[in-house]
Amino acid sequence: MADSSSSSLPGPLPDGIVPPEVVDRTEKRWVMAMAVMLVVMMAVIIVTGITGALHPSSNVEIVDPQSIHLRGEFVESNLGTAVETDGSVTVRIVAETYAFVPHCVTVPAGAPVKFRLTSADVVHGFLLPHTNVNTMVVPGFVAEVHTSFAAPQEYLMPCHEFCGLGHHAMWAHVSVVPQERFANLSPAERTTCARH
Ligand SMILES: [Cu+2]
Repeated sequence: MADSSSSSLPGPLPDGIVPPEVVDRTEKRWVMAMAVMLVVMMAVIIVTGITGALHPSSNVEIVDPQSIHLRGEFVESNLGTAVETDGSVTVRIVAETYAFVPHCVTVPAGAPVKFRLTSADVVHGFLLPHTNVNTMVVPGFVAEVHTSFAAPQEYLMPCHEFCGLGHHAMWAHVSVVPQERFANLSPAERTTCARH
């Protein structure tokens, strides 16, 4: 006991008690480490904010959630899969408690696909497992996600933001089919779950 008191870094005392000076020194180091982490995180937020790199998970585009069913690109007749002149595909979906409209869309494999979503009421989420598609769908904003699918596949699409009592039942499908099959589908068939 007497000979260890002169050491600069004594270990735990024989009864397991850590000397107070060691506790003080360790706590100060942790406080410094926390302070450095905070400064770094704040710097990242400030720099990305100033340079415009900090934004919601989609592009920032505003819509009026109270009139999306009356006018604009999210009227019912314009929802679903649309083929663009450059061969890419745009899918427009409205999320609302407790459904995605339309609840099934068909897209071609191997082509650029752009999902554009908005919410008619509360915050919902849009996720295609094992892809880069994962975004919040916030009322008042358009969420846009770009992707492409390498091979035909069926995706179950869960709402992953809790939106109310029926949230657990809020599912939809994205059906990825071969290019040739997609080309033979009518516009209506690309926007339903009808077997084709
Ligand atoms: Cu939900």
